Parts: sequence; C-alpha cells; structure tokens
Amino acid sequence: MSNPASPPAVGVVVDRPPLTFPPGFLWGAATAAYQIEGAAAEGGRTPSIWDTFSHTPGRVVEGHTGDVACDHYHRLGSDVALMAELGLKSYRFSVSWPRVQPGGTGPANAEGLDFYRRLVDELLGHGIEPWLTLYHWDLPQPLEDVGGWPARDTAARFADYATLVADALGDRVRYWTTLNEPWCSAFLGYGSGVHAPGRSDGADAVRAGHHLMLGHGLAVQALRAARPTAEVGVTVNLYPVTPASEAPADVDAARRIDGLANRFFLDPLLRGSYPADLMADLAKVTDFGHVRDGDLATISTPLDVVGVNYYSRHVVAAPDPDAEPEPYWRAPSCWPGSEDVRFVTRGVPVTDMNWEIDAPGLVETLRRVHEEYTDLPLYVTENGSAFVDEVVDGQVDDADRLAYFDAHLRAAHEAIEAGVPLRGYFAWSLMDNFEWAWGYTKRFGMVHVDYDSQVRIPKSSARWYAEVIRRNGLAAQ
Ligand code: IFM
Repeated sequence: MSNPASPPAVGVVVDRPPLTFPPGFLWGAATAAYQIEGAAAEGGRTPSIWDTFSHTPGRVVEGHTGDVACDHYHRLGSDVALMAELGLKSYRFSVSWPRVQPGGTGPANAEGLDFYRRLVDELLGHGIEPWLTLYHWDLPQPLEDVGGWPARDTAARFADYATLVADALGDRVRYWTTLNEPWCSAFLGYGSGVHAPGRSDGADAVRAGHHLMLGHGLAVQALRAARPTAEVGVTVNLYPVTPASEAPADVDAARRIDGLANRFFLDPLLRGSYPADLMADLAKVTDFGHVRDGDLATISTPLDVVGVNYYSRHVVAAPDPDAEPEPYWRAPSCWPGSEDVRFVTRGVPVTDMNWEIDAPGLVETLRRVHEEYTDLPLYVTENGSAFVDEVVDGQVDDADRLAYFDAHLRAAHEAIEAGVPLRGYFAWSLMDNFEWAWGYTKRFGMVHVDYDSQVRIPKSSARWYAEVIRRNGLAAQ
C-alpha cells in the first residue's frame, strides 16, 4: 500500500538519458493459449471453461470466442519467425490444459503435447528461451462441472497435469510458471463472474484462491520431482493501492483492497500464512474452514523465481453512503467483504481499458515484493497497454503504446538501480488477441492482427522494442 494519491508522471517523453540493462537481461513477449491458438476443437482438444463461457450469449462483448483467435495453432512456424525477426530472447506462452489432457483427467493427448513440442523446438532453433506457463485460465470444463477451483480436488488434478507436461517438455524447457494471475481466476471467475466460469459467490472466490495456490504448491513439487533442474515460479498480478486521501477511513479502504488484491496471494506463497487483517475482513464471507493443516506449507514450497504482472494502480476511498454506486461495488463484486470500497478516478491519462497509466507504480510494486517478501530473482512477466490502433498504408503507428513501454522500462531500470534483482521483462502482448470478456475489441499487441486475413503487421512499438533488445536498453530521447 502506498501514500495518498498524487498524479503520476506519465506521457511526455523529454530529455531522457540512455539506459543500459544488466548483461543477460531476458527480453521477451508473452501470450496465452486461449487468447491466440484457436483450433478449439482440433487435435483432440476439448472445451475449457472459456469455451463454454464465450459461447454463452451475453458473456463476451459482441459474442466473440477463441475458436479461431489468431490461428496461432496453424501458424506456429511463421509466428516464431516473427519473434526471431524482432530479436526476442524469450517467449512466454501457456499450455492449454484441455489440449494436452482433454477433460482434465487421465492420460496425455499425444497430439496436443506434440504441438507444444514443435513450438518449443522451433523457439530453441531460433535461440529463443521458452517460458512455459501451465495455467492461464483455461480449466477443462469437466473439472468445473464437478466443482471447479472452489473444490479441493482440482488442486490435485492440476498437479497431475503438471507432471504430464513436465514429463513431455522438461528436457527442453527451463522456466516454468505454474499459475498466471490467480487473483483473476478466483475473484473475476468466481466473485464478480465477469470471467469464466462466470460464478458469483464471495466464499467460492476465496476457496478458489486457496485451491489455486494449493494446486500451485503441489505442481511445484511435481515439477521438481519430474525435472530437478527446472526453474519454477508463479506469476501474480499486483497493484499499488493508494488511499484517495489521508483520512483514516480512506487509508483503511486501501488496506482492505491491498489485502484482497496483493497480500491474499503474496503472503501464503512467500510467507506461508494469510494476513490476520485480511482474514478478519473476510470473516463475514468465510470461516476459512477450507484451509487444512499443511496447506500453507505446501503453498509456500520454495520457488526459484517470482513473476510480476503490472498494469496500473488502484486508488480507493472509504464507502460513501450517499454516493451513487460505482460499477466496482455493485454486487456481485470481485472484492468480497469490501464490496462498498470506492474506486476513484483521478483524471490522469488512461489506456483503452480505462486503466490509469502509472509507471512509478511499477517501481513501487517491484520494490515492495523484493523489500517485503523475497530475495528471489523477479521477472516482469507481463506489462503493456491497449490502445485503439489504425492501419494506415499498411503501417500501425502506435505512439501511445510505445510511450507506455518506454515509461515502464525506465521504471524497471529504476527498480534495478534501487536494488531489485529484476532479471527480465515480457511485453504483453506479442500480438493482438482475444482479450477475455472484451473479445477482440481491445488491442494489446506489439504486432497488429487482422482477424479476417490473419495478416500480422509489426507496429511501431514492435520495431522500437526490437531496437531496445538489440541495444539491451533505451536510447536517449
Ligand atoms: O490479456 C490479459 C492477460 O491474459 C492476463 N493479464 C492481463 C492481460 C490484459 O488484460
């Protein structure tokens, strides 16, 4: 949690010195299976919760689905060639659970694993380090049908799946991430219901969060058993949470949201306990009876790296009984027990997601993880922005996105200078893709995708990023 809000320095790029990153800094870009692969019913893949959700009328903007997405499943070779052209040192992708273990139980699907084997081999052949995420939100639908993440057994199923993937790819993949952004899976999937599976029950969201972390801990142990040399981590999405004023009620609102957004995950994963104040805040939602002896030891199984996804800051204020309800605190909410905390907008520049642009928040976030939680190497496993792009004469000049990357890379460098062991940065995203409940209406890519023709056009930001990678840093501006 940080000090009362003051508008961050954003936007204009003036008089900036050149910055060089440490040797070996891992420059990458990220995607996720359901967002880019398509081929939803090919090669033995069966539905995930996102197939079901996106095919349910009213759940995703304009009824978009991931059926075809960026057709990456059929374009693996040319997509990896494009990554090589941009000079990426690493590519972070996720494995689709229902592609490699249809239904979420039982034996592996050889055809599904073969797709990822080919992807990894293609990457290695181009000198690009594969960075594999096991779970980026596509739970096999049959596992949801028997309870989903609020059910404890899902954690054990996840560890079995981790073993299948490690047995198949462990000889060629060094970096493994168990979960991507468990907050979203738990609190958007089971709390507000704006993500798959679209359920809205605060207690289920809290149980889901716990079982996701339990699954993570079991998967870390399974990965280590299968591949003792693997570098294993988890990726959490973190936000600085700032009170709108110094009034004690606003400061307390910030403490509550910080508890749910950040400490709900950081504390169990890196300290082996839930914060006492968070448990007190959640007392009217759950009695934490789902937490069994030994769970927190499993959840806090030692890691090799920690991944941080950073996009923006939350600024919050105490509940105001006279105010009109803001969208964030209309039930159902993704903030169980704190539904009435108000999220405040400050009038600073925002992205097309309406997320405030706040590069200093990245420094704050990285420093906090390092100074309060761990000495482990950190990686920014996602950072990026959606803006409306226009193709003009076959080019996309995305100056806004480029400025966002520039500001956040300068922030990453500042964190390194402050002593944070930041070892790499992955831009979100390599290419435009299926932005979950927003379908294809939001573009985060450095590479433009025409969803009719599947033509890819590297935007200005991609060309600029290629130069950043080439120089291992930023030019003076
Ligand atoms: O597109 C998502 C990604 O799947 C997870 N992190 C945030 C991105 C932008 O919303």
